[in-house]
Amino acid sequence: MATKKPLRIGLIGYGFMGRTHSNAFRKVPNFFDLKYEPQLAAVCARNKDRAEAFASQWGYESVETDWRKLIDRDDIDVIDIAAPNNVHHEIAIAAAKAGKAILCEKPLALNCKEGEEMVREVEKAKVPNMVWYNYRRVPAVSLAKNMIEEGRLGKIYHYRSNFLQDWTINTDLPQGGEGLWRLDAKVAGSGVTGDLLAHCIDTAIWLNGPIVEVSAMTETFVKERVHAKTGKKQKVTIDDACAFLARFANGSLAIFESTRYARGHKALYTLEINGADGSLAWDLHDLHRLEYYDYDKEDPKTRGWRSIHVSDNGGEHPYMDKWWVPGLNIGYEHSFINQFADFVEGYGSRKKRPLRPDFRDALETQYICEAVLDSAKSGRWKKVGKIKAK
Ligand code: SOE
Repeated sequence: MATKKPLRIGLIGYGFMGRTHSNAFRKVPNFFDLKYEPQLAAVCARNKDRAEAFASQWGYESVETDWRKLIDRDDIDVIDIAAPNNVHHEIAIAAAKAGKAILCEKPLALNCKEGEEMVREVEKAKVPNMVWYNYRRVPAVSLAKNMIEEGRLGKIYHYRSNFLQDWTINTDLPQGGEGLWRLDAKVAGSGVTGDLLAHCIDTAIWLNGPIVEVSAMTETFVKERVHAKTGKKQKVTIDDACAFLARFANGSLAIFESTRYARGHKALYTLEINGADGSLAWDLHDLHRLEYYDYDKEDPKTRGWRSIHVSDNGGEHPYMDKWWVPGLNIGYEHSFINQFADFVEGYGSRKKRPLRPDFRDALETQYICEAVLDSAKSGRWKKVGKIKAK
């Protein structure tokens, strides 16, 4: 076996996403045969003791407590931003200027202005860049993409998608601080729109093309929460729930809904797409299954919805040749592993935009989120803004 070139990674942030990414960095070489060998060079976080504990648990070689020092290091090729949303912009721009490849957690930024600057800088510096919209890499979702590209659904009429959770119903839950920064608009940018609907939107525009206009409503059910930093009750300014209608450029109509107040639902991400010749449906709780209704080719006598267990490994089902044997499941973590494998595969490629979704794709999602929030505020339909960075 030829020797592989090292790909040295510096991770910033060690929360939930720091773990999903680290797991991907470790597992990729065991399952994918790639030109580069990922190496866990450093983890960076302000709390040294906790960073050291994380480094020892996941096998990072070293620890930094200042992300600027990490970016200055000559032995780091890739900066992975798994820190809260309010620092993505500053870190990504510094990393691009230092010529590092960048992986960034979703959403790209707090707003489109920041996102525009990030796209400009990574494209000016020509550094590889990718955003962790991991659900594209669930094999059943990738198969849906292949089937739509093959034209199996015909003309598309409808798209509908939900992301439902229930973890913030408790009114005593504070806002801000570790784990709960998603409730603090200054750190998160928005609530369910940027956190959950951004996933639905990313998958939707990947499967069905651009969204051109939206009409939305949002609600903040719990108006005040104690802030973890001040210890005082403060106004909550994130959207706890959001529902919106949308029109795609191809003429199809969509309905999206997300909330953290759907009692009983923990992470119910669903999508359905209906075309003249067929329909597809998928649900994160049963992520191997792709439901398919084929109107076009099936015998009318026996035509009906069928459930494809996306686990064949002879090349029929995306990514599954890298895993076990047909019929055996993979899960949530594998969407990150599959995505990181694609990142390593495309790293150094001379092709135009080899790593998708890249910052530019994520900015498109950011524009849709911004239009959704503006529409909810104004109570009017809102056209989706166009990316300015050329
Ligand atoms: C929020 O609870 C969250 O962890 C999101 O931040 C992730 O992006 C989503 O995949 C699961 O839910």
